[in-house]
Amino acid sequence: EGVEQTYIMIKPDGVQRGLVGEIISRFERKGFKLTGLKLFQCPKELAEEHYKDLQSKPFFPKLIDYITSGPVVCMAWEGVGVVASARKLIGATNPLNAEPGTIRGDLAVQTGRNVVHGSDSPDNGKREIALWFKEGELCSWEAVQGPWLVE
Ligand code: DAT
Ligand code: MG
Repeated sequence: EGVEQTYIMIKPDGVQRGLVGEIISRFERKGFKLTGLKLFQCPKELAEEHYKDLQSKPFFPKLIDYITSGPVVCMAWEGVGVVASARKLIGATNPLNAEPGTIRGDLAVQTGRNVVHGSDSPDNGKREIALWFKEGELCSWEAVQGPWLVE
């Protein structure tokens, strides 16, 4: 497996419920590398672009209202197999179906308040990081733990 990038976002409910540290620490402890991080009030147009594949769904307007209802925490994470692994750490879309031990399984109860987003493919990881971060907001750095995580 190669090194990938994924876009992870703590949604407004996660921020309001004081879960920011808890959620960040799960990706950090797993061994992924944080390359971008900011608190951000998302404009409607950006939310619509981010979720454009869901435009025709009946829940789309509510989804946009939810994502823009307060600040989100935008993150870029890098690592070997990070895209699929982050989706596993996050758990199923409906928190009631998410396994215990996952973020949604442990911390949420409803699809419309599922506390966190994670990119679903390496291509979408790149697309979403480019959408949510400006040039200069991302850091490329060497983590000292590198050789202790990947041989
Ligand atoms: P995921 O966030 O697990 O990648 P998705 O990409 O299918 O799920 O949908 C994006 C978000 O849209 C999801 O986190 C919550 C909302 N959503 C999806 N399906 C929904 C539904 N049936 N009713 C209400 N909201 C839904
Ligand atoms: Mg998705």
